[in-house]
Amino acid sequence: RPIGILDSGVGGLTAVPHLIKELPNERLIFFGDTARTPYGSKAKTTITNFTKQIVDFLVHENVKMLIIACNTITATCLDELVQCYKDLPIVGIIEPAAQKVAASCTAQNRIGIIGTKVTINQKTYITSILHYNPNLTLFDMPCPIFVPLIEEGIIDNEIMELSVRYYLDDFVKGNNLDTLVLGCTHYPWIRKTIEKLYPHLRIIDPSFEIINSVQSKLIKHNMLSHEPKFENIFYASDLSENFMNMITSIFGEDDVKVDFKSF
Ligand code: DGN
Repeated sequence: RPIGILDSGVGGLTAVPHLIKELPNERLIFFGDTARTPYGSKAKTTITNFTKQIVDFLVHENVKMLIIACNTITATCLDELVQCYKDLPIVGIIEPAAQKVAASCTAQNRIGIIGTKVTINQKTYITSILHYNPNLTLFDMPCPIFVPLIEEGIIDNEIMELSVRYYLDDFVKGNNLDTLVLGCTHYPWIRKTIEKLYPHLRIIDPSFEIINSVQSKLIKHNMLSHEPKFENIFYASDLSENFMNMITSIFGEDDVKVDFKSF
């Protein structure tokens, strides 16, 4: 059976190459809600309702496990999803990254967390990191314009560079940050721009950190797949030009199965 992985748009795609590399026998069914993105400034009930529609669809597709490759959804309704879908192991994206920060930083570090308005307002990263390591110094900052630009394919140019400067110049320099957590799965798409502008930062990308949690949950539930897998499927609620371009930028000319599902 496949693993379901979802995001409000093209963000969660950034986690897919790591999953394919580290868990090559697992088949993935990805869902990006490109028709209704961004979720990052929407109300909790809206985000929860949209997410449940997607999870119901993935359950119908017979997924054995769910990866919430979206910080906004994780921060808003992970607990409710776990309550609601009791038989489905669910991995949220925030906790594994929080553990990584807590274990790899010290009180000398100055750590920034960026994400959508909803993620930052929920304070899930701060609460979770301090739970594991109360001595750390943390700063956070919502960057709501990044996701709409990334969904438009505006990634590697001067508009994005200006937007990054707009949010991060004061945040990084003013707080003397040395570490930055990309608390939105869209942000790895602009990682190069961030690295170019602030080369001294150590960047933590939560989509790397979920792999271990996924693997241990599969082992715990005796669900690891040992046979060669069937093809992965990439669903979107709007097969936008940008979604297709991003699939191509990940997989090149490889044959990838893309499909449309609306609600
Ligand atoms: N990729 C999502 C996240 O990690 O929070 C957010 C995208 C959005 O809908 N704003």
